[in-house]
Amino acid sequence: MLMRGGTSKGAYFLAEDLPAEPALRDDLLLRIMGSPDDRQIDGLGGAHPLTSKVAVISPSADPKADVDYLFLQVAVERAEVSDRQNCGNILAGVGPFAVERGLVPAGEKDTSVRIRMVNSGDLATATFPTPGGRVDYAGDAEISGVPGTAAPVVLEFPPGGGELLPTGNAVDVIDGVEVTCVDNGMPTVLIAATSLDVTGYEPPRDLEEDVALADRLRTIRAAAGRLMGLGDVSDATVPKLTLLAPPRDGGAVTTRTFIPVRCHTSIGVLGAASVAAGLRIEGGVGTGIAAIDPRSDRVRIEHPTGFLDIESSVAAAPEGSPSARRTAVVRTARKIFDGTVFPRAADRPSGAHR
Ligand code: NQM
Repeated sequence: MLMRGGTSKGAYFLAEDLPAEPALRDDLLLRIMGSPDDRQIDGLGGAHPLTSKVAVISPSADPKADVDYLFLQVAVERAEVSDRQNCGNILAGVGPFAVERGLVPAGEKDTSVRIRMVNSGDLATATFPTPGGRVDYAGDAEISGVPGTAAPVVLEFPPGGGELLPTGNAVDVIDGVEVTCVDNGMPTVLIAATSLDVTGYEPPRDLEEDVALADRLRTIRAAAGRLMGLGDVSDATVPKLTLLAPPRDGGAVTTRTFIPVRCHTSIGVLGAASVAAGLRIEGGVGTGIAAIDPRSDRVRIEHPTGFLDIESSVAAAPEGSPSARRTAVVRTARKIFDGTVFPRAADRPSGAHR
């Protein structure tokens, strides 16, 4: 099933329909999505990391979950499939898909699906309308980066098990630049845009074309990855890098997020959860940039195509190491196509028909 999940698009599969062996599965997914090719002309992929995604769903053996969701990022220009990150946008389609495929019975009005995110081991609950026992994709919820309106999918994340501050510090200095490394579902490095000589309000394309900026970001990401315990991240899609600037449209902060080379046209859901939690870290790089209301859990994160509202609260532990409490967000999702996909055949020796 091809679905839009939030501001991403991907192919959703039942695990039983794919090879169990990861190498065989990944080879098949590359041929389904049309990678490696910068246009993904021969497959389902949309020639951007945000539209080259896969969700693999199966019933869960975990009593706390109904289904397991494995997220796979299919690279566009390289023959690579990665399970090293989660995706909160594609997550928005997982509950509806589980109901469509009969893995979870639909309620008469709404359905809540408890999802184990296999990539991180974290849990999420998705609640969406199912009037008369069928998923209804139409509704009045609007999310920036998607035209029109659709039914709301409410995603709630209980506190995760990992460290909110993976380096143990509110601020680290890398390559002479102050950063806050935070992980509230997505390893993310927060950086003041001005410390990299940009404003943070540039269009994503201008930032992607800035060669000097790309060099600095690569250096910072490599060092941050090691500090965050992620090892060598040169071929990984995490950590993400988010440039921060003061809000311009009544939100808490303006962001430009690198995922990690292309600049996001909006912001990832778990990326936003990490930014929102990171802005609440006392002494973090967001202090003095972000306008955070300490009386409200809601943080409005401005991004290149609008804003994302996220409910996020952070508790200061007695020993001073902060931890995330509740995180919740509204997304929408839509079934685009359900049918049979024909993967590109494996290559044969070329030449005879040139
Ligand atoms: O952060 C893009 C997206 C994402 C990931 C990325 C996401 C998330 O917008 O939860 O959703 O950061 O690679 O789909």
